[in-house]
Amino acid sequence: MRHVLVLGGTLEASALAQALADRGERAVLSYAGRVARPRAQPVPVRVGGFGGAAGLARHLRDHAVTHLVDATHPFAARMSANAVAACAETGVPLLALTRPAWRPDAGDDWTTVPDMDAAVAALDGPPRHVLLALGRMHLAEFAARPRHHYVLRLIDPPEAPPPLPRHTVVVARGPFDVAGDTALLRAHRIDLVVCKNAGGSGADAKLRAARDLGLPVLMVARPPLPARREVARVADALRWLDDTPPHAPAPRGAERGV
Ligand code: 3Y8
Ligand code: NAP
Repeated sequence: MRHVLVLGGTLEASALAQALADRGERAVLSYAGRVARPRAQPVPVRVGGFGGAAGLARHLRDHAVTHLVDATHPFAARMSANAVAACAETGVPLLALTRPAWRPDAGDDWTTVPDMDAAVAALDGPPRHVLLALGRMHLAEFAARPRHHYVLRLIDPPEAPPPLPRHTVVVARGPFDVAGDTALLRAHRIDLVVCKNAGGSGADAKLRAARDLGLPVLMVARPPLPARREVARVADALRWLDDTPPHAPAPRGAERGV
């Protein structure tokens, strides 16, 4: 009997969870516990870190997980690195369900920077109205650029006022649509969109709205991830499950082969 652990937090993870539930698979979806009310899932959910790669390896063994699907966000680099290490240690098969990076189309005005520090450095110009569509975890880094007026789109209201002297908080959870994002950009007179190259369809509306309005985008490129098997479609993940024998842990106390 398979027991699939899905590392979640993306639209693709939720779609995979639904497909696993539809097939009657034994599966658990895991959230980090970043937001107050993560999306309800059709499979059992666990919330919270595992305690590093070693904690994840222990979890895989203790719960007799036979397959691990890392369907986390492309910027969840530590989680993905831990998944590679824990599966290498335990022998549990690992698959990443991810999505291709966005690429600029005709009419796009993107400046791509390698990481968040470079994005902060790129904001050294005159005051602007910036949509900071990065979520909550990177706000402090932009305190180094206080002259801009930032529109901050957050999933939960911030516990403390963000460290930015001129800001407007918009509490909203994706996936977003073009009409809504176009209205947001217009209402706040945005003249620069700052975002991560997340890929997928849950956050690309702001890019299409920026293109329609002729606005520039400062695009943060993805962090490097360790090599692992990757697919971009739920159907390919299901095929991998069917083609990959479940990990059979050595019986406890079994002598190591020589
Ligand atoms: C906790 C749990 C689903 C999944 C939906 C996707 C789409 C909507 C768009 C903008 C960009 C951003 C942010 C974003 C999107 C999807 C997906 C995606 C971007 C939830 C969710 C969790 C999180 C964590 C949260 C981060 C933040 C990032 C907001 C759920 C809703 C900016 C990433 O307040 C915080 O601490 C938020 C933290 C990590 C990035 C950051 O650095 O702050 N996502 N987002 C997961 C957990 O606890 O394990 O599903 O309800 C999931 C989704 N967020 O099935 O509906 O698939 O990417 N999430 C980015 O892409 O740039 C918003 O505003 O335009
Ligand atoms: P991260 O920096 O790579 O991970 C930091 C630590 O958070 C991990 O080492 C792990 O703790 C814990 N963690 C992360 N994802 C987890 C999961 N799915 N289940 C259990 N523990 C998890 O991750 P992040 O960027 O903070 O992302 C956290 C969550 O938000 C992920 O589910 C991700 O898919 C989702 N998300 C992130 C973004 C983003 O922009 N980063 C966007 C959309 C959704 P331990 O070391 O203790 O195990």
